[in-house]
Amino acid sequence: MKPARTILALLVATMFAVSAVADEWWSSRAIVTSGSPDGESLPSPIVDPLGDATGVLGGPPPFLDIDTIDVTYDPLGRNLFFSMTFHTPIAPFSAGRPESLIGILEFDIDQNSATGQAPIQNQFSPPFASLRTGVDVIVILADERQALLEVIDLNRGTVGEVKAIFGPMSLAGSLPFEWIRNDDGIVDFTAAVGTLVQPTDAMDVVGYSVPEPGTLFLLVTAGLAFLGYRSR
Ligand SMILES: [Ca+2]
Ligand SMILES: [Ca+2]
Repeated sequence: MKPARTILALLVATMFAVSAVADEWWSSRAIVTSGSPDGESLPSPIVDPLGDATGVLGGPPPFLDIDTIDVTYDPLGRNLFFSMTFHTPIAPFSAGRPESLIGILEFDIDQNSATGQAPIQNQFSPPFASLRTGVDVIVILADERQALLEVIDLNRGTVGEVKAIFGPMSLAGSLPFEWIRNDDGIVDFTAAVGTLVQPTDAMDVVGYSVPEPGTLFLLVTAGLAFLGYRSR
């Protein structure tokens, strides 16, 4: 990992996990330990409420507010796609603006809460929901440069960089299955976002990826063609 990247990773980790302010905030509130047991998750896309964003550490706006998170997979091309939309403007972290995004998109690639780590958002629950899932691979939603988002396997370290596409209120990207331990693309996912000041919003539920429509069309077409061939 490059030094600057290490600093960024530490910055994110500090903001979300080990800041003294967060510890103080955390210890002052009851810890919610209940969550969704394995198997209780919703298919992508996940729609998050409007207006549920908040300044978790008491800092000022902007409060980045998640609208939707969509994770799909292409079993033929062996890619995992993600896209996020927001109710509020965002900017790349590298733009250095108040609405610059910092966050984490977390994947439980074996859909097993017994492997990996608890979601980052659980450290800020409440106000976020405490989710039961075992995170194995994360995408750091903060670009150090050129919209490149670091992908980290919690067992292996950095595995690659996603070239993200930023819009005024959205971002999207994709990563090869090789970066998620040659998984089948079926993953559980959660996300938490915020600014340099504080976390502001997170998913209320665990989502799971579904095949992307184009692939679904190809698979159905191929299936029908095969059935047509067999019926001759
Ligand atoms: Ca929201
Ligand atoms: Ca897991």
